[in-house]
Amino acid sequence: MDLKGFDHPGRTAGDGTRSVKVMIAGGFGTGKTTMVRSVSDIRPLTTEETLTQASADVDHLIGVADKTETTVSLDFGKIGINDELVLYLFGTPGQERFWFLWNGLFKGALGAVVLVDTRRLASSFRAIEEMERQDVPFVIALNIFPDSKDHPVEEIRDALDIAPHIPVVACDARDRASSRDVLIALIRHLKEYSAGPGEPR
Ligand SMILES: Nc1nc2c(ncn2[C@@H]2O[C@H](COP(=O)(O)OP(=O)(O)O)[C@@H](O)[C@H]2O)c(=O)[nH]1
Ligand SMILES: [Mg+2]
Repeated sequence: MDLKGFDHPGRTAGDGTRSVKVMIAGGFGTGKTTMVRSVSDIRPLTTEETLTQASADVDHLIGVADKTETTVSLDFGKIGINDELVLYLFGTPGQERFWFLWNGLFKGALGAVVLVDTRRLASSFRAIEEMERQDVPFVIALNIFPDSKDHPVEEIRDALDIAPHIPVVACDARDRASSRDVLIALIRHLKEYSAGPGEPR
């Protein structure tokens, strides 16, 4: 696939390398930290803080039983896609209710991946809404867990009320190649979007 000539704004360095900020969003425990860690070329930065019992009460840990910590800071990673495009990945903080604390969290973001756990679709509703509200183009990545049911993609699209032009792809966030494919789907989507003003995003 030709990813060259990706003429979206972003930052261009002296050597012609373009840096693009990408958000990795999605509900609690959907695999954001896992994806940033698996795909990053550099050792990703993460600050994890152990969940307090008080927080556990409101985070509905049912369904994410083996998860003992949540990210309250940003995951940050970097991946070179080719010799002219570098993505800087910012995992959104684990709980959307904290997003307002992150002034400028979405500033300069050209696109986002919204991770979805198909066993808990509702956990990603707010992340999707937020991308629409922030007007950040996004793709949906269905992170497949061992006991995820094999739903047809179109069924999930309907359930999440995702417009037809928005890519919905399946992935394994633990797998570098799979996570990279999600980012490539996002770049293609951004490329299509940047093809003309007034296009749906
Ligand atoms: N089986 C499976 N487990 C995953 C996958 N992605 C994440 N996990 C596990 O699910 C839990 C939540 O992932 P995490 O990345 O911390 O979620 P976050 O809250 O979105 O950052 C962790 O225990 C991960 O090891 C996946 O693709 N497959
Ligand atoms: Mg996390």
